[in-house]
Amino acid sequence: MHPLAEAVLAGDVRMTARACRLCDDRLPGYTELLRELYPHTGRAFVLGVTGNPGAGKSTVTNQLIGAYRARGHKVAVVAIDPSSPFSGGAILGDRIRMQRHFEDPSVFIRSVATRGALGGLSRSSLDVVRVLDAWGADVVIVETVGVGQDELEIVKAAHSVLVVMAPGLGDEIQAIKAGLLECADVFAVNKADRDGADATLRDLELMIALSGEVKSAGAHSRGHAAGHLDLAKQTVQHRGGAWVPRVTKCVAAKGEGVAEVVANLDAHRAWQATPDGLARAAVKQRELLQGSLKDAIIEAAAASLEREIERMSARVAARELDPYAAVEELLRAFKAS
Ligand SMILES: Nc1nc2c(ncn2[C@@H]2O[C@H](COP(=O)(O)OP(=O)(O)OP(=O)(O)O)[C@@H](O)[C@H]2O)c(=O)[nH]1
Ligand SMILES: [Mg+2]
Repeated sequence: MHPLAEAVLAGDVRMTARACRLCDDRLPGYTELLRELYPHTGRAFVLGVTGNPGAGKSTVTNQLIGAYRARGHKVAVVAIDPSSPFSGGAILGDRIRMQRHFEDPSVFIRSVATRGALGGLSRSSLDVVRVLDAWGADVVIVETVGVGQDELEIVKAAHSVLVVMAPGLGDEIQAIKAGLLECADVFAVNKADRDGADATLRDLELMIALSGEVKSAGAHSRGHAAGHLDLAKQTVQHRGGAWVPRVTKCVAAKGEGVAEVVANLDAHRAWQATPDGLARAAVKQRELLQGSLKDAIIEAAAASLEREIERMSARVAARELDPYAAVEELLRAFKAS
């Protein structure tokens, strides 16, 4: 067995940090390590925390660490630094915000840096999540600014997704744009100590109710959107069925409303054991595997066809060849290789 694998499984924090670095930097032997760890993963609850820059994701995460630690859980946090102009230096801030937990040997906090390579960020983050799962984390929280495609991929790989919003920034519109609504399981309207939190809460509830109506093919009239939401919630609670995202307010900076957020996450986790929840998980698993396969194929093709791609793009640019024929020819060459 890989010496690092043994140490990770034994819960060694320093060696686990080294294993994370190995995966993050794709150093020799990282795949072997991950393959050895894989049979020991799948135990951790993976929670994606996303939302716009500055909405309070790290503050909420900090509170969640506290809540899960109070239950005696081992908690890991993977903070993804998008290195975007919005939140440069976010990691430093996060470190300060989570300082209270840095001394705790049952809390592991790790940041993953953005990479240029296609699928690189999501893949190395998922690898790090697996290492932390094998380390024995009961909960792995992945904090990311949900803007890029890469980050959405990470969020999709989580068991539950918490979207943190702040009032008064038109965040709800942003959420739709980024495709966040489809992957949000629980919403937290943070900074409820500021004006506009109730309006954001209502907007979100309406949006959720409307999307439920669209799915149930107009079974309820539009005027009863809120009523439909209640009905849908009851269905989930009493008869199984699809999950309806839950929304509550909180003031993460003061710890207010955090218990409700945790309760909603617990409810979503319980739903995952229902037939609908299991079916949803199977679809997600398939999508995840397809995504990894896509990345691997593109990487392999780009490497083995490097010269042909260059030659073909010059011909396409010169209008000697159309791009459709070029792709067909490249695909033929790749299959033959
Ligand atoms: N008024 C108020 N401010 C808050 C609350 N929660 C967080 N903040 C403040 O909002 C700012 C951003 O909080 P973060 O937790 O760093 O937000 P974030 O979403 O992690 O930010 P990035 O990682 O940079 O995208 C900080 O100055 C927090 O102190 C809250 O409930 N009320
Ligand atoms: Mg943050």
